[in-house]
Amino acid sequence: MTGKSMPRTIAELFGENPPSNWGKWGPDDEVGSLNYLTAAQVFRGAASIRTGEVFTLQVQIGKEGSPDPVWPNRTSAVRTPKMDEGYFLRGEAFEPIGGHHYADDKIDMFLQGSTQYDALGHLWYDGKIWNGYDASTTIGSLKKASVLPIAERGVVGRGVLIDMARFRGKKWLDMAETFTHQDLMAAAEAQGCQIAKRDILLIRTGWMARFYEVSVEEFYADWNEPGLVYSRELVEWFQETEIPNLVTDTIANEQSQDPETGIGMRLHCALMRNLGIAMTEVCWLDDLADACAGDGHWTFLYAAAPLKVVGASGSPVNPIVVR
Ligand code: UVW
Repeated sequence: MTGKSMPRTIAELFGENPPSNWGKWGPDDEVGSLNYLTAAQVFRGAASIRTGEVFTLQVQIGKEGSPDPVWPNRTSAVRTPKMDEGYFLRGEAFEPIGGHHYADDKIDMFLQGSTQYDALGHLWYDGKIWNGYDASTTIGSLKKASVLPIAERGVVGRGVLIDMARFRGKKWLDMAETFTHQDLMAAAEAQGCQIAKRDILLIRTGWMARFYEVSVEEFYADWNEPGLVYSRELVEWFQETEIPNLVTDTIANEQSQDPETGIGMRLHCALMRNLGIAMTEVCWLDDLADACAGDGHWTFLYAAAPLKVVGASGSPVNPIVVR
């Protein structure tokens, strides 16, 4: 950045009048760009079904031999069996009339500790969350733009998968490797498809496969995920293309921080906080990508609904694709 002083904050980076959708859907809106997913988009998604194959995009919680893929300051889920045959064998369970036995589980987890939807109020800067609500509305629980309105609404539309790892001829992208909206369009062209207005945008980097293949130490060393990188033009493209939902196989959907300035979460601020674009993270996209590459059909029906957790900053989800 020669001749220009380096920005120190998100606000300085974004400059005057950053692209914004605040107020577009009224002063009480809590689902943002998901408003673009009208009935017409549901029919468009359904019209893109070709084979009837069904894919589920959630990673396993408690996968054998692996921790859960989480953001560095989060921890894996802990599932505790609270009832099973052992309780009956040890005489610790009340014997129900008729002789049936049963199993019960309890789970202690970060709500954003697996494949998940971020609430629009999950992340902010300058004291305001999505739609201009005050950041103090997040204290104790999100009174505005929690994950609940997304869960109540559900997310259904046409999805398009862009396989950046395959496009770049790699098993997975490198640490901190970036790509732009121009790269997405070039990859789409190479795949023989288009990113159309109001498409739910899925991007594969191969990063989730890397999580399961390398050691935990290697995965988290020099942490900076690959992903989309901030530019004003990229944000304008997202706004003009009316992308309702960004879905990736990384833990936080974007290059984690700018190696030069250290500023992190630029696209959470620009796309989620300012444009109201829903973010879905930690998805397993490899099987879907193989199927799409197999027959050259990269669009499908995408459907998802996070859990209805009142006031929550996010929630686990198992999105479904029908292609
Ligand atoms: C952070 O909040 C850091 O990430 P995520 O969007 O994955 O929850």
